[in-house]
This record gives sequence, structure tokens and C-alpha cells, in this order.
Amino acid sequence: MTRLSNAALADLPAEVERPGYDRAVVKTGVVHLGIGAFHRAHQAVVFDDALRSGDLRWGILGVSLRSPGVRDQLNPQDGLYSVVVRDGVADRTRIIGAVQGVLVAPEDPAAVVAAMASPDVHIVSLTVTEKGYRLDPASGGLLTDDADVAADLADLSKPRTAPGFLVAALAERRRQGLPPFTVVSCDNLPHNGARVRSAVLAMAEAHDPAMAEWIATEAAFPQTMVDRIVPATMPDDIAAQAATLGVRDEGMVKTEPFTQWVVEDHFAGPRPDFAALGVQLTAEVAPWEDAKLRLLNGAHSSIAYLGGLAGHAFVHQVVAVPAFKAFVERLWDEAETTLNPPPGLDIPAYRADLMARFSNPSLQHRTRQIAMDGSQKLPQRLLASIAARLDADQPIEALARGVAGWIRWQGGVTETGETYTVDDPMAARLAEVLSGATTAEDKVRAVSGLSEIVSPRLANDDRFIAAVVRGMGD
Ligand code: CS2
Repeated sequence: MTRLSNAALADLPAEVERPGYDRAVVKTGVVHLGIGAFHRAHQAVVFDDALRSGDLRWGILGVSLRSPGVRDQLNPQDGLYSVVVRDGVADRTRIIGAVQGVLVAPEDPAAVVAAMASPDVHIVSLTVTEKGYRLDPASGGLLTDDADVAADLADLSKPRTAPGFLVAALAERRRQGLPPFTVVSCDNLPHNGARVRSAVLAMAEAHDPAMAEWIATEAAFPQTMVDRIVPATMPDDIAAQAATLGVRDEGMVKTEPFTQWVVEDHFAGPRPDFAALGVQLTAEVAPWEDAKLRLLNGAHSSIAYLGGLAGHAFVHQVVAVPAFKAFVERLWDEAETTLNPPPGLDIPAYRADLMARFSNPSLQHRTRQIAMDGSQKLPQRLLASIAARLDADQPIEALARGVAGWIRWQGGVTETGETYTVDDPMAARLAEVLSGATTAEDKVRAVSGLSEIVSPRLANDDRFIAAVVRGMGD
């Protein structure tokens, strides 16, 4: 079957939404590092809306920092792909035209740096996942021991890491007398703008303090909160989409109707008229970020570990079990007292919406997908709420049960006897500290000793240890 392409657009079924602007005259205003499914279903849709509104500065050059998979999906399709919105009843397809092409960084790092240094590029955005920033999850400091970070600290002629690419490109812009771009982190990292900024400055400082100073004063690293559930695309999804489109779309992404992007209004240069495009611009992103990380993501991770251990493949199956649903509500009762809710956020309504979003059966969101990289996720999703609750002398039973689920998950076998591989950059380290632990308390203490994940403030608090031990259930 032929692939989706510019030439195929005219023959798509009438109900499929198409770009509707002249793609040939679009400029590349955005370079996006880490062009996975989430970017394609979230930020790229907003830039596509900007193009549809007639502002043709916001085409996207995608970059994959590791593998050629997305390049091979999108480049043969002229960058086109479908976003399929599934509300549980019907599917709606929109073809996104914003992505103009994809580069694979390890194949030609210099080409990526050159693209980022183009005068037309005003924004470099990132979705490289938590671990892609090469930061210590608990403290946020750059992992200088990491081999790729060490290589970039020594020499930036062929960068390997996201901070390395940002610094190399900013240095090149400075050399050419161009203004810096705005760096927009779109990962679920706490204080994502400040964290990527400090990683960039640490790397820049190692190369040229004057350049670091220029970045510190001239570049911008707005904080953002991003939200849209985007499960990994499965072969069945691609087959079903081929039947809908009449052409094959290897780059399709599936998602829910809900989407939210809150952005700190701090840019070094031009940006789209975000407010007109439904993006919330604000001076204060942190309250939104805390609410989202602690309620949505805190529940998600707990569902992934506890539901996954119980043998459930999908999130909607977990929350269909009354005891699990009640557990999620208890977790939210605990987490919500730690929040300073942003103006305009109605927490009871938000919780009800979250439960409805988790219950959407047509998303098929895998618990194993969310279970990935727990070492990078736990601090901001569960441990931050726990620390705040303990500071206020409040119980933490439900939150601690989520943490206990994550520790049990490291065992690699479900309660139904199925084995799996723990997918986490710290999996080997976790396995090592857990290898000599037999009792629940040994296990909790062993993991709590990993200061990259659990802060000493919690590791030394017996109330934390005791509650997680109770959550282990043996
Ligand atoms: C999920 C998130 O995989 C995960 O860890 O919790 O990707 C979640 O779906 C998004 O943050 C929703 O905005």
C-alpha cells in the first residue's frame, strides 16, 4: 500500500482534516529534539495551528537523538502523519503538516548544530524524557560521570547529549552574531526550564565562561507544563489507520481529546501567538506543574506498578477495579493537600476529569509503558508529596503504597507469575542494592539509600520507611 505523502493528501477521505496551508513556503522556526509520539501529538499540533492561522514561521525540523525509527516513519511521508483522537466513542483524524523533516543526530551531529544555528530558528524545544537531560533525578545536577556528558564536556565538535547540542548551537549562533533561541523543555521534569538551563550553563562554563555568561543573560528557558496522554502506537493502530486513510501512515500517533500546555511567558525572540492558539501563558508555571505531576503522574505511576503487578496490561483496566479506583482517590486525597492550586484550577473537577481520562478504553495505554524509568519519575511524582505531608505531620499510606509498588516492580515478576525486564537507566543499580535484601524492611532501606532518587530527608525519616514497609504488604 502507498504511504501518506503530499501527493496523497488530495485523495484522503473528506472527513480527514488536512494542513490547508502551502507547505512549500513554510520556514523552519523550530528545531525539536526528541521527536517521539508525545511531541507529535502535543506541541506539533499547536505549531500546526499557528501555520493554519497564516503565521508561516513555525515549521519544525525534528531531531532523533538516538535511533532512526522516526526518520524512517516520517521522511518518506514528506513529514506528514495523522493524529488520531480517540474519545472512547469515535476516532477523529487530523493530518499534521508542521514537521518538515527529521534528522538522526548520531549520523550527522554537525548538521543538527547547523540547523539549530539558522537565523530562522527561534525555538528549540525538547521531549527527550526525564533521563535524556542526564541530570541527577533528586538534585537536578548534571551527571558529569555519564560517558556522553563527559565527552561533551571535553569536546563539542560532535555533541552526543541534549545539553551538548544546545550549547554547541548557542555557541555557533554567538560566533555568527545571531541572537540565541528560546529553549522550551516539554518533559515532565520538575522546574523543567530551570533544570535544562542549569545543565546548559554547567556545560557552557566548561567550554567558555564568556559564552556561558552570554547564554545566562541573553537566552531564555521558560518553564512549561505539558499534558496529553499519548500511548505508544501499536502495529494494530497503523493497520486500522491504513483502512481509514486508504494510504499507510507509519508515523501516526493516537491520543485523547484533552490537551494542555502552560508556558512561562519568557522568550528570547519571536514566538507564535500562543494565547490565540489555546496555550496558557503565565508568569507562574510551578503550581500547574505540581498539580499535574502529583495528581496525574503520581496516580499514573502507582497504577502502573500496582496494576502491572496485579497482571493488568492497560490503565483503563486498573481503574475499572473498584479497589484500585478507591486507592487512586485516597492517593489524590493525600497529594492534593500538598498543592498550592493555580488560579482557575478546580481540584475536584480536575480529579473527576483525570479519572475519566484514565478510564478511556480506546487509548489502550500500557501500564508497562508508564512503569519505565521509575527512578527518574518517583521524586517529583510521589516523593515530593510524601515529604510535604510528613513536614505537616500527615499520614502518607496511599502515597507510600505507590512507592512500595515501584520497589516490588524491581523484582521483575508479576503476582500472576509473568516475568518482565525492568526498563530503567538505574535498573542495574537498583537490582544490585536489592540483591542482598530479603525482608520488606531490608528492601525499603536498601532503595532509600540511593540518594539519586530518595533524598536523605526521607531516607532518614522512620515514618517514611515504616509506611513504605506497610505498603509492601509482606
Ligand atoms: C505517563 C505520562 O508514561 C508516563 O510516565 O505518566 O507520559 C503521562 O501520560 C503524561 O504525562 C500525560 O500528560
